[in-house]
Amino acid sequence: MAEAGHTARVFSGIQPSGGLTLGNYLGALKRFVETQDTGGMETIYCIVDMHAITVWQDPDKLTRATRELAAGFIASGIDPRKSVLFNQSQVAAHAQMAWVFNCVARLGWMQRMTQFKDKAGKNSENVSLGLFAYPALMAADILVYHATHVPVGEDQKQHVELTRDIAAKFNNDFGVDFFPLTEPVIEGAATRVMSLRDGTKKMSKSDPSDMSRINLTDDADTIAKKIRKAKTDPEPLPENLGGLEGRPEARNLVNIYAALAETTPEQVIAEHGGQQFGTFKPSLADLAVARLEPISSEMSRLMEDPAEIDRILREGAGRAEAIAAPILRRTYEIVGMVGAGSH
Ligand code: AQP
Repeated sequence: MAEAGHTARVFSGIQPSGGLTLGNYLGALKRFVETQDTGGMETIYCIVDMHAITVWQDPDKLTRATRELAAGFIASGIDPRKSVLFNQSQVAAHAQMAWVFNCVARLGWMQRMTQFKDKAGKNSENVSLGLFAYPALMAADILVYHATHVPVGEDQKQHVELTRDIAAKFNNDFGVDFFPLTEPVIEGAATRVMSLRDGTKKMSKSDPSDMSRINLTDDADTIAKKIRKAKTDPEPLPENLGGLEGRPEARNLVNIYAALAETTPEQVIAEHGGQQFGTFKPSLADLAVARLEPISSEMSRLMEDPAEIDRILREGAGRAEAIAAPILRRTYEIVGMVGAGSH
């Protein structure tokens, strides 16, 4: 069948639900750039504004955060000529495919999603229907491009697995081999960057404490202060990796160092094992500033010309639309919708 044998294609997205954090950078953006430059695959990167509105977003802030995220992508090394870069709401096929997947996904599957449980907390009667349906929209984002690989942080693994379940159920229900079973790509030393205030909690842009995260827009002094004040235990760094067991804050700082230095946690321990945090933290701060400062100043420069950012996103949306349209049309045809195809 012509539908089998999918060519390798990468899709991933980030929500414009606030400023970018070091977690987004190391877990996602930095790896998006590596995939673009070395993967030999078509790369599609999306600012998922429709996901962002599953929780309340002030409209002016959403507009700004979308442009700032686009600037963050470009400043980190995403080249809009090499990768397709756009914001989700400009390509209607995402929402159209999501409706089909809302009708494929089972309520029980969605109820098992840990991110929904975490975000809804005790308030689950009062959150938006969109927050519950979020993973079906994410499956649509991926599958409307027949993406085969999705680079993500550890926290998104369950959603990519759900995407595979939706693809498999669709293929099975309709007796086709149409949607690929997408692979999550979770690699590197920092697949889960933790909060600087609590080594058991993910670093997140929506954490109420700004001291818990490093923002890509933080200046050098702020980065150094946040690392200096990061929670740690009183012991020095261990002499081997096993010594990080049960020390989540120490492990987090070692992982961050390794990811920023493009080395391994083993290597960081080989070089810094036995050091007190009073010595290690300033080295980490210098490294973080050296890596992040060029990105943050390029972001500020790009933000001076929002019209150019909008033009880049519009052009990217046109290219995305051209890939998605035939896949959506064929999906409608498989489902039996009149007007979609030849019957
Ligand atoms: N702490 C993290 N460590 C590693 N990767 C991370 N990612 C997010 N936080 C970390 C990865 O960044 C990509 C985009 O995430 P997102 O913004 O779409 O949603 P999120 O995972 O919900 O990120 P936040 O920062 O926690 O946002 P809020 O606070 O709005 O919910 C994904 O690939 C994610 O894995």
